[in-house]
This record gives sequence, C-alpha cells and structure tokens, in this order.
Amino acid sequence: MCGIVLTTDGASITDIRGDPDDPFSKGHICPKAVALKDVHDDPDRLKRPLRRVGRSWQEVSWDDALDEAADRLKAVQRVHGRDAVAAYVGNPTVHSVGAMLFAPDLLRSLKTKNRYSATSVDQLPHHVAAMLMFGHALLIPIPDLDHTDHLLMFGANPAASNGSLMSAPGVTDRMRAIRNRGGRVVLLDPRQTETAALVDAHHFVRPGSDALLLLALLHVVFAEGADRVERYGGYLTGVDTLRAIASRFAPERVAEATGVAADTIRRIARDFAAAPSGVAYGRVGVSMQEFGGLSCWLITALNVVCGRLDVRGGAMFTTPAIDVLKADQRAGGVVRFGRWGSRVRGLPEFAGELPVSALAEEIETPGAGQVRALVTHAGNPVLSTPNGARLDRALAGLEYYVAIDFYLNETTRHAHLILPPTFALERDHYDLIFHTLAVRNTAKYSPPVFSRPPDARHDWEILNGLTHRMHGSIVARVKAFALSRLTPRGMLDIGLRRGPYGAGFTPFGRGLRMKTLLDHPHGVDLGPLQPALPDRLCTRDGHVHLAPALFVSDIARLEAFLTSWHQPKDTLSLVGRRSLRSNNSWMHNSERLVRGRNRCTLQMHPTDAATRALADGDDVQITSRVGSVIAPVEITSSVMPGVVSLPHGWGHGRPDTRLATANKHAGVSINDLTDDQRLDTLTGNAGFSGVPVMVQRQQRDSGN
Ligand SMILES: Nc1nc2c(c(=O)[nH]1)N[C@H]1C(S)=C(S)[C@@H](COP(=O)(O)OP(=O)(O)OC[C@H]3O[C@@H](n4cnc5c(=O)[nH]c(N)nc54)[C@H](O)[C@@H]3O)O[C@H]1N2
Ligand SMILES: Nc1nc2c(c(=O)[nH]1)N[C@H]1C(S)=C(S)[C@@H](COP(=O)(O)OP(=O)(O)OC[C@H]3O[C@@H](n4cnc5c(=O)[nH]c(N)nc54)[C@H](O)[C@@H]3O)O[C@H]1N2
Ligand SMILES: [Mo]
Repeated sequence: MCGIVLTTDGASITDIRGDPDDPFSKGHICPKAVALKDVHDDPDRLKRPLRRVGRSWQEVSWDDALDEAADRLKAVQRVHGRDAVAAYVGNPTVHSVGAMLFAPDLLRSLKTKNRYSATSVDQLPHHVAAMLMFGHALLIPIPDLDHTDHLLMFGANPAASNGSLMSAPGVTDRMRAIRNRGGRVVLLDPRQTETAALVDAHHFVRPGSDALLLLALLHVVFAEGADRVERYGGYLTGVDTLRAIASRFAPERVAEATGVAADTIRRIARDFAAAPSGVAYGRVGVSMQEFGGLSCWLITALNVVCGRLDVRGGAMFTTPAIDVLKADQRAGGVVRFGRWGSRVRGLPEFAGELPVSALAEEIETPGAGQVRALVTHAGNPVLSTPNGARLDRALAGLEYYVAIDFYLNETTRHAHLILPPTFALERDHYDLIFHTLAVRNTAKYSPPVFSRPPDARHDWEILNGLTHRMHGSIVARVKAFALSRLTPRGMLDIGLRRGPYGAGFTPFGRGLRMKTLLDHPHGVDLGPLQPALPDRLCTRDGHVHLAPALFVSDIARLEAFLTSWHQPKDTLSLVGRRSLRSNNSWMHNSERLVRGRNRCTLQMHPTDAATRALADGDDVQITSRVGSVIAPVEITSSVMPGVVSLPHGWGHGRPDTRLATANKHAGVSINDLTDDQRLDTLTGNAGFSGVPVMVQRQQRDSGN
C-alpha cells in the first residue's frame, strides 16, 4: 500500500521511489518495492503456458492450455467425483484485484470440498474471532495507530512486516509518534525484534502461551474493577461468562508457563486499562500457534472489557470506499464455520475452505474422495505449509496438477501445466482487502505501468477462461462472458459508486467513482477511522458476543496445557521470523533482496548454545518429529532462552526449479520441521509457533 513513483524509459524501469504525495504512505518505501524491477525484468519469470513433457517443458497456446486444463480436471471429476480435485489459493491472490474478483467463481465451478488457502497458515483465528464476536469474518477491528496513547502488541513485528491486519505504510514512524506524544508501546514476543527497539517495554513470552497471559490480564482488570463494559451496555453479551473464566487465571498461576512474572502481568494490565486511550493488537505470533483461536478472541475481548473497542485511539472498524462486507451484512450474520470436516481427520471447514494442514493426507489417503488433481493459484505450499516435505512427496503422485503462477518453484515444479499471469506492473490495482484492514480510510487506483506484452494474460483472464470451460451450464458460461466484458476496473467502479462515499448511479451524482480515483492518481484521503457501532455489527441479534460458546469450550484444552506444562529438558521451542528484505517464499529470485550475509540462520540464546557447546556459525542439525534440516547457528541474546528461530520461505535449490538467484541462496525450509499434525484444533490453523526441536552440532563432512 506504499505509493511509489516509477520512472520508465520505454520498456525499462529507470527509478523507483516513494511517492511523497500519497496521502497514506507519504513517501515511505521498503526494499521490496525497489525489487519490483527485478521481478519485472527477471529472465526466470514465465510468460507463456508450459506443458510438462517428461522432465522438460513445452510452450503451448493459451487456448490449448486452458482447454487441456479444463478437460483433464473434468475427466478426473467424472471418474472419481468432484472432491477429487483440490484447489490451493496463495497469499499474492489478495494483492491482485483481478484475482480477488475472479478466483471465487473458479472455485465455485470446481464444486469441490477440497478448497485450501494460505488463510489456514496465517490469519484464520482472527477471522473466526471476528465472525463469532461481530458476525463477519472480515469485521476485524484495526488499531487506530495514529491516535492511540497505548499500544499493547502480541506476536507482531511491524518493523519488518510493515503492519498486518493493521496496514500502515511507514509504521515505524507511526509507532515513534505514539511515544513522541507521550504514549506507551509494549511488546510481548519470544524474540527481541526490530520492533522491540521501538517500544517502551519488551517482554519475552513463551511461544504458544499468550492465551494464558491474556486471561491473566483480564483477571487483573476485572479483579481491580478497571473494566469499562458499561460502555457497550445495550449490545454486549457474555460479560459474566468471561469474568468467571478470567477469575480462574490469576497472574501467579500462569507466570511460569508464560515466562512473564506475575507483577509484570499486573503492571501491563494496569497500564493498559489506565491509559487515556489504548489498543491491544496481535498478529501471526498469536494466530499461528496451538491456541490461535483463544488468543485472537482474548485480545479483542481485552479491548472490549477495557472500553477500547470502537473509540478513537482504540480498536476500530474501517469504512472502506468499496465495502466488501456490505452484501453479507444484508444477509445477516452467517456463521460459516465447522459446517463440515475434512475427510481424513475431520478438520473444520471455514468459509468453504479446509485447513491446508490436511492437504497432504487428503492426497495420500486412498478411498472415496481422495484428492487426485490440483489447481494452485499464487501459492507455494511446499515451502509455506506445515510438513512441506510431506506435501512435496504427495504432489509428485498427483494425476493432474495445473498451476497459475509465473515461477517454476518448489511447488509448481510438480505441475503438468503452468499458466503464468502478467506481473503487478502490467495490470491495474486497487487494494480491495487491504483498504478494509488499514489504519486510515483511503482509496487509490493504480493503472498499469506497462501495457502487457502481446499474448500475455492477466490472472483474472486465466481464472475466467478456466471457469468458463469448467461450467457445463449455458447460464454460467454467459455470466463468465459478461463478467469478462465488465473487467475488474468496471467492477471497481460499481463498488465505489455503491460504497459509503459513492456517487451512486445518477450521471451527476457527487461522490466517489472510478473517475475520481483516475483524477487523483496519488490516492484519496477519506479520513481517520470512525466509530461504527452498533450499526456495523453483523451478528443476527445485533450484539457483540464477548464469550462465544466455541471459545469458552476450548478453555478446557488450555487448562490441560497449563496443568501438564513443564520446562522441557533437551528440546527447544522453534518459532519463525520475517525480514524486511523477504516476502514469504517468492521474492528470493531478486538479487538485491538476497545478497549479503546468509539470513537463513538458526538464532539461539547463548545459554542454550553453551549447553550444546556451539560456536557462532557452526552448522547444526535441527530435528523435529517430522524432519531434519541443517543450518548455521547464530548465537544471540535476542531470542528467549529455550527458544530458537528460523525464518520461513527458504529451502530453494531443489531440482527442476527455474530460480537461478534463489537457488544460489537456497537456505532450508522451516516447514520441513513444522508438523501437519500440530495445529489449533479449534480453528484448524497451523501451529507453527513452539514446535519442539532437538538441536545438535552437525559433524563436518570431510569429503565435501
Ligand atoms: N518484509 C516482509 N513483510 C511482510 C511479509 C514478509 O514475508 N516480509 N509477509 C506479510 C505477511 S503474509 C504477513 S501475514 C505479515 C505478518 O506480519 P507480522 O505478524 O507483523 O510478522 P512477523 O514478523 O511474522 O511477526 C510475528 C512475531 O511473532 C513472534 N512470535 C512467534 N511465536 C509467538 C508466540 O507464540 N507468541 C508471541 N507473542 N509472539 C510470537 C515472532 O517472534 C515474530 O516477531 O507480514 C506481511 N509483511
Ligand atoms: N513456518 C512458517 N510458515 C509460514 C509462515 C510463517 O510465518 N512461518 N507464514 C505464513 C503466511 S503468513 C503466509 S501468507 C503463507 C504464504 O504462503 P503461500 O501463499 O503459499 O506462498 P508465497 O511464498 O506467498 O508464494 C506465492 C506464490 O505466488 C506467486 N505469485 C506472486 N505474484 C503472483 C500473481 O500476481 N499472480 C499469481 N498467479 N501468482 C503470483 C509466486 O510466484 C509464488 O509462487 O506462508 C505461511 N507459512
Ligand atoms: Mo500472511
């Protein structure tokens, strides 16, 4: 969401810098924006459909490719049933407006229960909490960062990530501003991160123990009468239930398991409750763990209990120019969760998707409904999902796999057909989802920088072409055709006109429409976040649900964890990390993002290194229940004792990939260690944080 100014000379980019006139990002830029040039110019980036022939690839025409894909998928479904075709939709899908608008139709046309996405290795628990508390998965309250006096953060590293479920270009300046106006920033993270350098207080917390800590914070707030639930008098239910639960979790009871001293917990609670304004916020550190659902629920509950929801400087709902919630809101409180389970393990459905932790076993396990064919869009699950090595093996056994992606990477190398879309600079853009999750209401449309090369297709055209071919019915075909005439830009115009600032459909109506955004290429500022309750609620009864039954029932699992918890002797607790110069798994083919010292190191505390007689830079063997990898150890007191950290997204250098630069900086994949059987059983999200691992020195091989 950072506005950038690209200077071009014909087909080449001569300069990329931050756009000072962007009302939201105000000139801020990060290294990944500069690296757009590398991806744009990358000789490894695919431009035409490729069909696998043995171990090599043959270019085919778009029509032949799309016909083949649809024919093969339909053939598999004819013989083995609809669920025999699976789909996985990866993260960049949400950064492509065309894909956001057209992928849902393709998924519907497949009529399969085996739909997966990166949601279940990321923010799924945040959606479940929003759905059960406010009635819609996207009704996620966003920190009013620019007006808060107290930011209490759990498991987020905005200095590296730029803010997530809190889109905030230039987030480090925004955090500094909190302290400059006399406010306070507190961080709980098992690592002392880049963000920790910007806060007033950083506390180590044991991976996976946040829910206990949050209950103890609520315990203190209730016990000391610091709650302000009366603020939501008319439309808040569940207060007594939550108070009763919290009363069982005094700070002393959770101190050892969380690694946070009881008096520290009391101080955090008192400071948060007493601040003039404040907001608690958590990101992947709390959602990708075994108690992800409970943690995400309790963070929002803490905001509600302290009167921090829907007030300036608190946790607020956005008013995006295109309101993607509106249609659902009219339908009224549809809880789309747990309506069915995955075939092998019964993992819960969410919004029509199953947890991706189940994908490998659904491919491997024989029987009716076994997955035999796959479609992926903008995903690299071999590197990004738990026990990626198992999925890697499973993909090799598919009868048919079609990938919509412009790289031949660790996942797509298993495809029979690759359909490469245009890259970001060749298509137009509007942040359909991220405007909904941003710390300020703004709207911006970016036309393509370059016209696409002849014979290139946008991802929406590929998706629509495939949808059209999958459908048997004439009506559906006509619809797909009509949508393709409308184009994403036409659809955006309708969305803007219908939105809260919209011009409507009369020719001289005042307000937003596509033309407004075209006239304001730097973006339009729509102002700070505004109070929106209770109108914005989507629950059927119009109430905020402070203690949804599903979360309450999961407290027993947390109690069991607390009772059985003990400091492990030989094992260490593995967590991930992000770096400013990485973007999950797929920008490592940019030289400027990978050069310099190897970043794929295992960070370990000096005391744990001493026990194992390790020296900085030693190669260590890291072993979990599911696998083993070798990486250099980086000894640093920035990780909590007992915790080790390896970044995700690495593990390149595999045969038959076409990633010249990434393969030279291969690293190892943390997800060859993470466990597909270890998850938040409540929501189905992967449990990446706190995977138990053994670490020992790797004996150097004399031969090589
Ligand atoms: N540069 C860059 N930016 C990115 C991305 C990227 O890959 N690179 N990815 C984007 C994506 S897809 C996302 S989802 C966002 C993520 O955005 P963030 O969540 O802000 O990113 P992370 O750096 O992963 O921060 C998670 C933090 O949680 C900590 N943590 C791990 N386990 C636990 C735990 O059990 N409890 C607590 N309290 N903390 C824990 C980790 O040490 C880490 O510092 O970033 C986005 N932005
Ligand atoms: N252990 C561990 N695992 C993690 C995480 C972690 O913190 N720790 N983070 C998780 C998170 S938050 C996420 S979001 C996931 C990401 O997981 P994925 O979405 O599966 O993986 P990415 O690395 O984002 O891969 C994106 C793919 O999309 C392709 N691509 C890029 N742009 C486009 C485009 O415009 N169109 C199309 N069709 N393709 C495109 C790239 O070539 C690449 O193959 O990883 C998760 N995995
Ligand atoms: Mo993510």
